[in-house]
Amino acid sequence: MIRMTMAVTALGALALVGTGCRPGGAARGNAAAEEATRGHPVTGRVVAVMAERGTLLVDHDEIPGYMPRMTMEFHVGQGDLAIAKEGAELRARLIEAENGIFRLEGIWWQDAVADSTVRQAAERLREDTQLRGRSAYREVGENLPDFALYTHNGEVAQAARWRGKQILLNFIYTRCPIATMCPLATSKMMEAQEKAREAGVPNLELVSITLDPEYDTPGVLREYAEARGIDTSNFTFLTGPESAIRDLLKQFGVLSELDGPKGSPLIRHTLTTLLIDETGKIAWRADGSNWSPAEFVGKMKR
Ligand SMILES: [Cu+2]
Repeated sequence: MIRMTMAVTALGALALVGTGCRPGGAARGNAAAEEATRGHPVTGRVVAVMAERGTLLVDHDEIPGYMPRMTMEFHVGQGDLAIAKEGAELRARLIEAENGIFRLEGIWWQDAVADSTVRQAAERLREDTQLRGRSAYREVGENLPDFALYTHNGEVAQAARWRGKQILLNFIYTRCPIATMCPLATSKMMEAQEKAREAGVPNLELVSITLDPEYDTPGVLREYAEARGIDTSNFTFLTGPESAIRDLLKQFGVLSELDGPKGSPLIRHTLTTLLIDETGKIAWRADGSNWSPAEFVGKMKR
């Protein structure tokens, strides 16, 4: 019931965003829908990271009908610039230059071992969700599902990495335009992080999984964390295959419109915050945006 209310609230707010402040709503909607898919798909390797120029020198493969293989300088986001390493392989979208330097967006770092770990975990999670069927939803007292996703540093993180830790976990997306939804959820996570530290909770890890894996690449998540001054020493943002996100949402009982228009920056969703204990069991959950960081910290072991 609470979750339904949240969905309706989000829907109302979205309608407002859609019809409110700017003219040409339909055209803007199309532009927004194209934003996550525009440009030319491209693969390549980083030749050099030119941090002071905010660019990467990339040896990119041929883009049939558009550009032969060549080494080019590309603007990238701050997060990708921070993650990029010489020799790293990537796939991205190449955006035409407006100022002489082209741009890479939607960068996914390619690594055969990491990618196969994530893919296999997503397949197991898919099977697990199907096997559980109608009881896919995990109640308080049940275990955290197994998963492997990419962190905001572009590394693989498996659920087992946090064994022996208490985890405060939620789902957000970086483009969420509703102040009382994801932006507030992230502030509360930061507040819980600080309060837990003050209270002497020794082993807390905070985890935010994206609701928007199409747009929220590791680099976008890293930029989100840095822009908010988030202490990422025990706060990790995760992204990965859409199927894995979808299965996690189902198992954690979060409603989200992943099936909405492709590339749309607006996702209708509910909010859920979970506390996982050091044995991997769901110890507590709060649905909606009215959860209290202090209450969660009160439930943590110290
Ligand atoms: Cu949101």
